[in-house]
Amino acid sequence: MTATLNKVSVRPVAGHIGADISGIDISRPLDAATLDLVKNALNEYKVVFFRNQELDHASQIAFGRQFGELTYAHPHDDAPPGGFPEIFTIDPRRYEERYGADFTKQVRRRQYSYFSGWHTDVTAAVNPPSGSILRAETVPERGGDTTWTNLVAAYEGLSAPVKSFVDGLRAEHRYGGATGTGSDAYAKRVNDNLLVAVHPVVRVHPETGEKALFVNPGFTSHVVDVSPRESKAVLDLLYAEITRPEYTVRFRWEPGSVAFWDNRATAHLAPRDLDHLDVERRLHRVTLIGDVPVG
Ligand code: AKG
Repeated sequence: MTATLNKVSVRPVAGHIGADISGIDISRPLDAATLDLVKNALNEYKVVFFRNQELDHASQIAFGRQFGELTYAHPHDDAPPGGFPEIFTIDPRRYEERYGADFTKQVRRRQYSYFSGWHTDVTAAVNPPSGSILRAETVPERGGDTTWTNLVAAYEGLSAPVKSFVDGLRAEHRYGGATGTGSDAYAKRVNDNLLVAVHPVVRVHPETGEKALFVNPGFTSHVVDVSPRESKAVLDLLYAEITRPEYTVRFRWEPGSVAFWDNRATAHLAPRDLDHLDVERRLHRVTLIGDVPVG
């Protein structure tokens, strides 16, 4: 049976970003109207949330494929064993075996890697993902929320002179050169898969035509064709803008929660409040292949 439109509701949850979608069982194929509703909600609210879903790896992959082709797990991480190469599992504990206890501790402390602060997924790729779908399997009793910010609202909030200044800029995004990760094996993996790309600082969204500030502290190394001093000043300004609290939404996970974000119009922040607690938190992501960003 497919999910039908008449029971579905979309409820915005914050001033600039985020909506809850209820009344859909996303473990089943969506009919055309429901698929359009989810796509339109994503274009409007940039991240949408589903609750109480009963997904496994196969049905999460099938849900994702209705929106486009999926990437393999992650450029710097394999899928967990089990034959689902598209699944990227977020759980610091699973690094222990491969990279050692020190590395796991560092991941926990968010000192390094995918979890280290505000980022848009894998923007160091020539064609960064267009979207990501993250499902919670195990979450701690307290803490562990994720926050997203609206990069379109951040661009629109700039004054006209600053908009026209940043409109023509381009920035390099880089993923690699890992040192001090607590694991030589991990450093090698990252360096062997170095990703570097130059993208417009202001990206035009291919579906909405909106402009978004497409820079993030996770991957953007510098603004090109300007001095290092100028690059730092520009990025400091833009990072302060994209992380303004008014552009954000914070999501409390429960087992069965799913967040689906538009990676062309958002950045997100993994939780920072669990670093000192030995709690279990396990989520699974599938990631949609994206286009080359256009300014
Ligand atoms: C990502 O999937 O890119 C994340 O940053 C994970 C967010 C989280 O762990 O809440």
